[in-house]
Amino acid sequence: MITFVTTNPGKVREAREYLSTPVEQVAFDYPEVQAADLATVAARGARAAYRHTGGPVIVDDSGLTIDAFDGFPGPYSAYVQDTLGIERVWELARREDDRSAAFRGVVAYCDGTAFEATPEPVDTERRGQDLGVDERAGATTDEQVAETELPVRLFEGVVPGTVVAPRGESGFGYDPIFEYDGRTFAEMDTEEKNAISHRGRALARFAEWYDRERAADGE
Ligand code: ITT
Repeated sequence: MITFVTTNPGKVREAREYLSTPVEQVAFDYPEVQAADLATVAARGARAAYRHTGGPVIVDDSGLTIDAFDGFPGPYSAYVQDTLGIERVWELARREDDRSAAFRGVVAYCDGTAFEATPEPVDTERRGQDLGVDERAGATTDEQVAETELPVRLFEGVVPGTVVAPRGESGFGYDPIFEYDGRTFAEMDTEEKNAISHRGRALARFAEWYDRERAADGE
């Protein structure tokens, strides 16, 4: 059993469809650091989520990057969705000649144990390396050091596409305005979206690693 710590039921639906391990949702809104990269946000989120639940957790930090806007909204995607809304993101993007975009996501896993990270070129493995110097310096007791250095394993996924006028009813978030190969993500069912999406790709890498770790542990 893995706990997916997220307030977003859409993410959980996709993970349940993808993973063979049972997935439980805990809607804990862990504090998201304001950072320019998803990996840092996800790694810190996984540590906070593990401290909250005390068991194996995954978190997912994801976003839409629009090329004409130099990657914006990226890590600010949730904020932009809540404030502007996806219709207005489309209204802004339609003024641009280049409407290419990508969904990017990082799934971060933490279970409190010092699992051996498997070096793989597809994964960004940064055990402890995403700590700011000040965070290390601020950790004064052994316990605090251990907390801030909880190993986290990161799995990335990216899918290129195009921003279009909203179409489709499925999915969530920016799905209606993100087109891949002639259809928006909101015009696909969960299985079709998982087969190509950033989250599906990250979950595939996670599942492969997780199953291998379990097999090595004899579980
Ligand atoms: P949690 O942080 O609680 O997991 P959240 O929805 O706030 O939930 P993020 O902080 O990662 O998640 O923000 C991601 C934003 O990008 C949010 O606006 C999502 O709707 C959007 N997003 C992420 N993956 C998406 C997908 O597969 N399809 C459409 N929109 C997506």
